[in-house]
Amino acid sequence: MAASVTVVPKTVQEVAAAVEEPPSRYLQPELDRHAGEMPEPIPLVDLSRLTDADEADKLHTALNTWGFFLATNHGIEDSLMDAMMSASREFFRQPVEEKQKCINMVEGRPFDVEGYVHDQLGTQDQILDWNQQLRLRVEPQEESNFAIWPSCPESFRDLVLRSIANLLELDDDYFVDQISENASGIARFNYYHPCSRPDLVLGFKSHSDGGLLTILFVDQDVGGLQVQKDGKWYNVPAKPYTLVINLADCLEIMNNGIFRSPIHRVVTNAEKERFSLAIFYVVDGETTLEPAPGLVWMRSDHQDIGKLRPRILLMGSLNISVKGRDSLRH
Ligand SMILES: O=C(O)CCC(=O)C(=O)O
Repeated sequence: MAASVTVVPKTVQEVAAAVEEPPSRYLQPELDRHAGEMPEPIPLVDLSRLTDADEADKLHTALNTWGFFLATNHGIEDSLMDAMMSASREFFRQPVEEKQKCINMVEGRPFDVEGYVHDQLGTQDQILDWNQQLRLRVEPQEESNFAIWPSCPESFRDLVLRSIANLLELDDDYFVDQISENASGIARFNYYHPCSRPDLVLGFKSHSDGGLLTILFVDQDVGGLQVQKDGKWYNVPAKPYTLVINLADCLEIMNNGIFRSPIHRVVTNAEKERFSLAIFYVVDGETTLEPAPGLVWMRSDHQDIGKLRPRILLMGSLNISVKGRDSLRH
């Protein structure tokens, strides 16, 4: 008699349809999903007035305290934000077979940064996240396969980098000049299926982002994003049509850790699906980044946090298979 073959479901969508309880590969040992409310609201920064002292102060406070801020007046029309989220809904609600047509893997291995991603297999014992992703390269525009990606506001990254340089008393263009032409932007549409065991399973395990800056459109109806500070988790509030912008690891190295790249995670929800869109501005993986010289002295401990291998950080940020930025430093 032929041995019976067990078909292992691959996507979260298939797993959720096939079994009531998530399989062990999704279970986080000793997960404490509890998070407190923030002691004070995260500053809401008006991006159209970043050169004004009061907005710059708010940016400073936000980066100092949390490593991220909420941005308003960012120049992206509400209708465009709605359209991007509804395109995402449409994509993820398709049958798995349709989405598989854009899969970025051959024989279980990713072959491209772009595509539909439902599995983050790194090592055999890696705990999986309860999400599916669609990644698209959006910058440089000539390499983007996404014809309708909004070109406005085109200098988002540079506007924020210049303001941060300013706060650190560096030349306005210091960070912008450090980034080679091979820097790029990757959009990641995230989809979190409802999960029957939110007490045991994470939508995105705790991580920091590997690039320079991340711009996040979070779901306005379903919370779940949490940020860590001094070992405690806090819920990040969602404000309609407001962006969450966070510093990422490469910029943390370049600013010598004065502003940190925040550790964050996403918890799952038993009843509701959740959508988000993250745009990662990343540097060329082959450059070596190091702290701006003046910033070694700006830290009270005069510590130099060292050089960075962005290639490793960027792989980590896309595959979420690394323990965190501290393990990657020289
Ligand atoms: O879904 C979210 O709110 C956050 C997603 C995230 O952290 C990421 O894509 O790196």
